[in-house]
Amino acid sequence: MARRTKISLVGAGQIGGTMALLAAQKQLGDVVLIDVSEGVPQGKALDLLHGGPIIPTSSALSGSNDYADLKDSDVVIVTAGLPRKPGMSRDDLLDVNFGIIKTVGEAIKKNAPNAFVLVVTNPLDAMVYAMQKVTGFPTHRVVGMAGVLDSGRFAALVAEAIGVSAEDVQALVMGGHGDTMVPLIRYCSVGGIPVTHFLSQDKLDAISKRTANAGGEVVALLKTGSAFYSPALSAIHMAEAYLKDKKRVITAAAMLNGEFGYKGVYAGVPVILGGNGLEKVIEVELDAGEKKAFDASMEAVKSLVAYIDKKLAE
Ligand code: TXD
Repeated sequence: MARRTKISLVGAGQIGGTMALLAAQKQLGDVVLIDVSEGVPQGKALDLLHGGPIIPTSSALSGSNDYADLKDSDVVIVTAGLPRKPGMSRDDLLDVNFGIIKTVGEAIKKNAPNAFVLVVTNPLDAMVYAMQKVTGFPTHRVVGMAGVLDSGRFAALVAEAIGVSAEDVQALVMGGHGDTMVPLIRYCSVGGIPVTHFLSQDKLDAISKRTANAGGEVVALLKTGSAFYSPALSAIHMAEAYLKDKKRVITAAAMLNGEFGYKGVYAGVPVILGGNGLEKVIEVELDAGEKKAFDASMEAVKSLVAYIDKKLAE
């Protein structure tokens, strides 16, 4: 008897609600929205259930305020936490969101010990590291969502600048999910053609800068929260790669074990994502400038990780 897939979304806010719709539209499995806010997961699940016949979908949708409803989840996507407000950095969320991730991680460990866990909560590199330490799950089953979003943002800005379809631009943004992220221009292709055929170095440098600040640009416009459509699309893209064993080549926050000269920290790197979770880190060749930028980004990540280690030891 085939078993239905279960996807739990811990955090039923802007991103969580959007992911629930996307998962139902793609029929990735049954969706459980879990949140501490009473009524919100239940209300969003009921609203989506009403849309079921119209999508159409066979996904069952439910909402809960009880972590026990994580039971036997195949995938858990965590957005629980506070988003940024204008003027806040991702690091400003560190303390409060660490506390939330610790609580959620303990609940996942207890109720869904075999789940593939995707962390979205910021500051991402620190939160996915904390999640892996709190759950104690093998590192291939605890992955952070940021690189798909950052690479997508870079590719979207390149497509707009050239005037071509966003479908035909592929990009690779490595490093921490912060201001020091590293868009690798050399690896950006437009329909298989190097992006430098279309855009000058100055234009590409400007796009790199705008990519690193893209989250802040949306926060400043929205004023009441951060980006949620493209983050939700990115997380569901990763969940689908896992659930369908698609072996997608994407950028994700992965625990490094010597790759690029780092061990024991999470960072955004090219990976193969399939049915066994994070199946491989692809150690692409970096030139001197790229390595310098990556190392600078890793300095920022390492300082966040050191903070988490201190908190975990308390
Ligand atoms: O690329 C990326 N990784 C980033 C991540 C892209 C965009 C947003 N990024 C971060 O995701 C953002 O800075 C936040 O830390 C998370 C979630 O963003 P979202 O926009 O969805 O925030 P909301 O709408 O405030 O939703 C968060 C929900 C909210 O409903 C809270 O009640 C809930 O999290 N919450 C909890 N749920 C379960 N358990 C606990 N403990 C809990 N605490 C808060």
